[in-house]
Amino acid sequence: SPRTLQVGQPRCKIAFLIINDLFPPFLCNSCQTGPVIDMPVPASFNDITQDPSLENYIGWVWYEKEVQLPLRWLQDDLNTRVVLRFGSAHYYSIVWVNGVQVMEHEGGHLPFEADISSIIQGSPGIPCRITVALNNTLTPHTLPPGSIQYMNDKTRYPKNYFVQNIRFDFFNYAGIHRPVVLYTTPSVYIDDITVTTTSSESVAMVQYQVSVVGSTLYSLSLSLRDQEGKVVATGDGPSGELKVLNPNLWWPYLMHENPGYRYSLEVKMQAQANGALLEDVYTLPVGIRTIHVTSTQFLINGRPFYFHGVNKHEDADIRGKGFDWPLVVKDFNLLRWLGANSFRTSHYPYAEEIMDLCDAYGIVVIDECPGVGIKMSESFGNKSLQHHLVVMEELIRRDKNRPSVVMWSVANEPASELPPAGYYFKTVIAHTKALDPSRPVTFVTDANYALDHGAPYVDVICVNSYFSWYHDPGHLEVIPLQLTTQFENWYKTYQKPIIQSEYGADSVPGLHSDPPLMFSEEYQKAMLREYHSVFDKKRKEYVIGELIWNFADFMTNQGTTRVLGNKKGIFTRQRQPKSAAFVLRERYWKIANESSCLPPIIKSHALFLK
Ligand code: BDP
Repeated sequence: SPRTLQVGQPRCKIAFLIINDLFPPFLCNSCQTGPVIDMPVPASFNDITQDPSLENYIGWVWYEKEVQLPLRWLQDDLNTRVVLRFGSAHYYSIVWVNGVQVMEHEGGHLPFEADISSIIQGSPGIPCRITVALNNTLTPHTLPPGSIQYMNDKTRYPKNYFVQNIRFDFFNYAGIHRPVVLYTTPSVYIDDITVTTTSSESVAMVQYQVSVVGSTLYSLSLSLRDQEGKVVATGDGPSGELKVLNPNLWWPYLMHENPGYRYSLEVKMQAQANGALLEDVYTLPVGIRTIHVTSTQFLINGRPFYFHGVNKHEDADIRGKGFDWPLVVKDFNLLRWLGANSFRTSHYPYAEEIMDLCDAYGIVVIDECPGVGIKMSESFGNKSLQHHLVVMEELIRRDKNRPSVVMWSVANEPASELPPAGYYFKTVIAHTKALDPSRPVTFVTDANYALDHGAPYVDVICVNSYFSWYHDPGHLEVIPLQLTTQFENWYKTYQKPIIQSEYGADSVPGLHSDPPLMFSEEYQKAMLREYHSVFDKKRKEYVIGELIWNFADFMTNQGTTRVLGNKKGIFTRQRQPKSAAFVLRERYWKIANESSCLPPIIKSHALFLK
């Protein structure tokens, strides 16, 4: 948009330095910088160079870039507010503008921003110098948690040698991962909008709340347009309700011939300030849909929804976790080719641009926070808990208006069998529901059903299992019994619907074996078929979804069970299908075809059927 200046696309300079004393942060006067190199933004820094020390680097890195701002941003200084915004940076960030610290942010995967008007407007003509210090060190209290282990045995390790231990299974990429932009607003501006929707067949209500910052003397007018541009409802004031007759509902992909229908809510603010009339206009896409969870079903717009989808990662060659449009669009084309109607943002919030496409295409999302690998007992203490609550606030503020987001996941595979997990998850889930009463909340468990202290608080049971892989490796024949028992135990304990939130097997593309042996493409396919036969029985009862682990192969820490990363993808890391992708594709389209309104859908998606 014209009020946004993209600063993240060209190259930034990155300087990295090694400091062994990791905390307190920022010892810039007392340490020497390392080499200064060009670094693309957005990107992870790890895989960009040939330098192994940067690939596995832990500690502070520095980015710096100068940009020239448009003169009119600097001249109209009383009424123009200039904001510097980061889509995300891993993990702990401090940002300076022209040498003045403007913000600090803890945690990756979520945006942060600061008003930098007073700094740059004081000195027009001087370029705006943006300096960022990033630290990717994880502690027991960060999300995800981690710990630094010093190796003190001088006969085995060099002086000050340390490693970062993590309890999650993806490479801990770091850097400025998402776009960095400068944008302006008037000094009185729309700070936030919250929209929720309810509907019956013939009439829908859109409840809104608008917060304005900078003055209490303002007026607000709202109009809701349909996709033809016709105004269907109007309103005014900071809160209220818009009534839409015969609404076009937001439907998931493959549930309707026109999935992802969004109205456009235009919010216009006018205020008098400093002798001028200020106007701020914000346009928000609004999908009208409802969600209900019963003891056996997940209902979208009153109709049973079955999650047939995937788990993903933000991960690719060279760029690591850096945002990349071609990759994102390719992934959505593959998802729709597959007939997937949903994914979980395992194991952290994905880029806003990805979420925009989910809204537009009708891909349903279980939106997961970075609560992955919460295993140490210290990570269930008050310090961690308070941070987890803040992260949920940031995530909900970012994604609350997205129709594609149908459930929050507050964690993946925590040590929920530990007694403090009870209070911890009770608190995180209650906080999440208080922030957003409109969506169900879950976390993903691999704990024993009888010992899980967090499960009593979730709305939907999400369970991961790897029968015939991590348990009874090579024994596909145990799957039917073990999976049936798993479902029955969880259901009899909680009478809540269940999603198989992960299941999978590694396969090395091109490795074949019949009878199927582990790591061959045939084994991955055979494992799928065993799981699917149980899903087909249980989805008639209370199983409401299946999400394969994983959409694509992805990079992990090195280890004896990982061959250049995790190979449980049904696509390779370069997004080429393995044999399992075709098995899943046949299944997902078959499940979609069983739902009532399919003939027109098939035609409208002929592109993906060939
Ligand atoms: C699950 C984790 C996931 C791993 C997967 C695996 O939730 O992050 O990548 O196992 O081992 O337990 O492949």
